[in-house]
Amino acid sequence: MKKSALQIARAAYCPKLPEAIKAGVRCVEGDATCSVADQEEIAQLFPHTYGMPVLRFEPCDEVRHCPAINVGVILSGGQAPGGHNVISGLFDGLKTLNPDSRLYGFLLGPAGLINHQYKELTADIINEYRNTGGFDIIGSGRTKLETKEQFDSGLEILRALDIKALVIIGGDDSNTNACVLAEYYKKINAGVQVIGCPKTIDGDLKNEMIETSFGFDTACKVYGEMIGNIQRDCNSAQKYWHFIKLMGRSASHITLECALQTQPNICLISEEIEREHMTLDGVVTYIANIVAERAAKGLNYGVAIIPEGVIEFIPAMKKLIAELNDFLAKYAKEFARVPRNEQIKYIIDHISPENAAIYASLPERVARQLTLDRDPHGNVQVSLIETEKLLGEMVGRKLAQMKEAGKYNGKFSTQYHFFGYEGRCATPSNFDADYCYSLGYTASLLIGEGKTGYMASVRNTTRPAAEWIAGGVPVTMMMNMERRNATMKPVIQKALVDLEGEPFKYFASHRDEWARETMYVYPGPIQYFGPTEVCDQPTVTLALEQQTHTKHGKRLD
Ligand code: FBP
Repeated sequence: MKKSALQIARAAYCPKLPEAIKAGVRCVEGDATCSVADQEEIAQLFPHTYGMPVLRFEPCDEVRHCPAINVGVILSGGQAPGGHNVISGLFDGLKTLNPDSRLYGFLLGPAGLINHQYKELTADIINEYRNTGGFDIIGSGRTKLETKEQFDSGLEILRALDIKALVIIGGDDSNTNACVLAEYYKKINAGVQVIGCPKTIDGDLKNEMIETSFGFDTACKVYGEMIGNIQRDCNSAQKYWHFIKLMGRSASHITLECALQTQPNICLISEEIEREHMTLDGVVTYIANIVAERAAKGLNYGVAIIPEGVIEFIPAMKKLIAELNDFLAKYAKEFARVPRNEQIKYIIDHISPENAAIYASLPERVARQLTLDRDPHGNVQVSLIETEKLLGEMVGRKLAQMKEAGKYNGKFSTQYHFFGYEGRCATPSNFDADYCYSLGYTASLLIGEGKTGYMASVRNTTRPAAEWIAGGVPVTMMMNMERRNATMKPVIQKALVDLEGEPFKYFASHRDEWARETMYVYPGPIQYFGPTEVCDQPTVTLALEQQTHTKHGKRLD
């Protein structure tokens, strides 16, 4: 297959490993752990995997060799840059433990395990994918691995292939299910270990022990580059307001990181909108006032970045969406018979007056999206709602009113963008290439130690890779009880943007200045070769969280 010059050069890149796990290691156990909340319930639900200690690998003189072991690997959920390096790190680690060990990849996500679709990952295959983006080595999928029937079906193929350990690379839900599977296999003495790895560009699988999920770094750097390019265009032409929606599902980590990288004029953070109980009109007014303030200085242009889940965090919209979900689930047949040109009026006439008023105020296209685009569970798929257009159009209307009242005298022309898929399969940055390889290698060490119900953890990540700390965290330690589909379930606690955290506080203390002035920063494309301060920097979020970020964006070390 034809390869680009970068692909060829990048294939030779040797990901950096923590010094501590480069040769012989010993596994050091910390104290017993407990879950972040709901300790009693979680302990009861996970009698075999609850309370295990945090693990840390330290160097030791003796290089351990284990018996050969067959291992399976699954990529679960949305793509994230670096997945191939997790698999190559796992492969290399297993071969170091014993060259006769074998690795099998289950195809297209958890469905591959359930339906017995797999392929052996040999050195030739692994070498083709080192340091590349994407999940195409075995594919990924969103099938949820959660029922006993699925677990038992999986066990059949694991036994047939003599697989003794399974690595599940996924987000919070996939790792929750990995832990349920670990518990089940331990309970029935299946002899199969289950290890998780933290993946998602959304950045919402993180806590004290998991500093970041892989893929967040590269995806944000790709979006940062694109936003920077748009800002430069915007500043050159000086005639458009660009509204840019960014992926990230419910959490605003991606949007916040991109704001920290690029200093746009406006950046919405869903978690803050919810805390402040902002209305849709409040959000629109906030944006319109900034547009008007800039226009008063002759600046009829700007850039606004918006998290994709924002609509769900505006309390009134949340209520409207909830009522629409129930209403359309109940009256789906009747609604399907209503002629298209009467559908909006039909909804307005049948929902509560409070929600009807909000619904009626929405641009027609968005009102339709709220009623038509539903997922298999009957929920509105918020990522399909063109929030950037909704806000842009509503700001346009608000500015027209302000103009009539003599409070605004400018021009408002818009351009709309949605960045998501553009970044999910990018060639991993050095950070993600190294971090992912280290996670995969660490997973092999956890397997070698006979562990199950653990997530591979690599910490101290704002320091050079040689100083990173590798180990394992019991998945139950990250769990709490949450309502899912009307029942309380044990799940890994999702990390939304912490409004008391340094990244948000830094942003909040600078945003007014960024709004008034034009202080754009242009990050440029990810650099794979060159000086370490250009190529190896972690995200600003991570640097601020770990206090290695200074005013000038330089590390303190
Ligand atoms: P994961 O949480 O599975 O990693 O997926 C992240 C994500 O990219 C979200 O940001 C986005 O909302 C969603 O996947 C899109 O899903 P799909 O790939 O099914 O369109």
